Amino acid sequence: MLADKARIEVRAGAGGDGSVSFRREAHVPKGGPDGGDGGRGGDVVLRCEGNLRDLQALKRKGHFRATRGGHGLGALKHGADGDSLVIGVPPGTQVARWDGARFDMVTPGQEITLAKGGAGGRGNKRFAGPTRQAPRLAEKGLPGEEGEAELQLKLLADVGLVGLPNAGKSSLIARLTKARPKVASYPFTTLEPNLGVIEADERQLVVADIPGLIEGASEGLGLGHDFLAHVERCRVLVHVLDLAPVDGSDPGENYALIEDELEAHSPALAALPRVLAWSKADLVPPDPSVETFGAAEVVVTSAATGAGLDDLRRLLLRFVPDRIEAPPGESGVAEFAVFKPAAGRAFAVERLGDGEFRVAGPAVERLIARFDLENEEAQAHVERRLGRMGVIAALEREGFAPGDDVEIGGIVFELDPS
Ligand SMILES: Nc1nc2c(ncn2[C@@H]2O[C@H](COP(=O)(O)OP(=O)(O)OP(=O)(O)O)[C@@H](O)[C@H]2O)c(=O)[nH]1
Ligand SMILES: [Mg+2]
Repeated sequence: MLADKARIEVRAGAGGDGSVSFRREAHVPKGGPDGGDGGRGGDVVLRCEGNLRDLQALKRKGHFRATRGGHGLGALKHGADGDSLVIGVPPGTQVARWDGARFDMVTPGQEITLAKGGAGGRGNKRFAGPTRQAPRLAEKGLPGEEGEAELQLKLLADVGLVGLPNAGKSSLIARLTKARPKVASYPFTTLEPNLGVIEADERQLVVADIPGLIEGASEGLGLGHDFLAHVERCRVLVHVLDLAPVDGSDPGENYALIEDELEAHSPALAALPRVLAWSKADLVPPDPSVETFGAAEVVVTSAATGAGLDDLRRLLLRFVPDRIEAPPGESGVAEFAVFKPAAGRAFAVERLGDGEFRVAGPAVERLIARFDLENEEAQAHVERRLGRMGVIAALEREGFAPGDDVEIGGIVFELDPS
């Protein structure tokens, strides 16, 4: 079964902690700080791989973690960066990340960073200055980004064959290309999309044959619904219509039924150019005046005799003028992610009760995550930084007094700025 959807959980590596260390040398009683920095955590990266066909491997695995950065050491040894974890996805994969960002994986080799590794912490050497020659504090590494991403594969075909079950779609793709799908005299023979390639002087046209559609397909009836997404990116749809339906149904009604389902699935899909391919011409007496139902192009074909197939092939090559490099843009899907600029220094102060406050905001939370507040020197550093960021002034406006409890990023501590 073609796996065309997967949900994965990813976690980038945390940054390594900075080190608190002092030089020790024989005959040097008090060496200077020499704690190295922690390494960056590894990223989780998606890479578009031309040789992959579906999302099966991701469906099975589900969880992906990149390695963390190494901790810094004395003698100014920096921790090693974590290794990035690269996840291969087939061309045509659309990705929706936990934060709403969307990515379109189109070209083999294309890479996106799904989850960024955490920054490493700075070692104590970096905190040394004229007024602080022996800093006993270092930063902790930050956690890597993590969350869930939904992946959906939408085949990148140029031409999509649509029609009722048993209309002869698979028989057509078998004659037009080297694809060898199952063909049988009952509806719902095709259970998952088949791809075939029409080769013509240095050009290739990818054709998709999807399971037959029935009334209500756009609402999930039958098999076709899930697969309509696969033809959304085609340049042209071939509506395959049986000239001689065995159930005696009316071709005009059959045509309208499929067109209504395409429209109900998505107006963009319905707006694609349409070729009407009448099928099974060998079963009816020749009639030069076939119905067109308003389709731009009409061909009468027979997969049994091969009639009309050269015309159809020529027509399709005309609709898809050049080798496809990237699918036409789709509204709502960014070709490349637009990363939001860092959320900045904004924070919000909330009074929880008597002598209890909470401060929330990305920059303050990062600051708290960076330091061990049990360490007095680190705590003094954090207090100075909070002062410079305007957090203490904002707390005071809410009635804060030195010594009150403050919660930031889930950590409660007594804030006693001097
Ligand atoms: N005589 C004749 N029979 C055909 C022709 N094309 C298809 N058929 C027959 O029609 C039946 C259905 O053909 P398929 O190609 O499996 O139809 P489909 O549209 O792929 O059907 P689903 O996969 O169920 O949606 C089979 O029995 C085919 O042999 C044709 O040109 N002439
Ligand atoms: Mg079929």
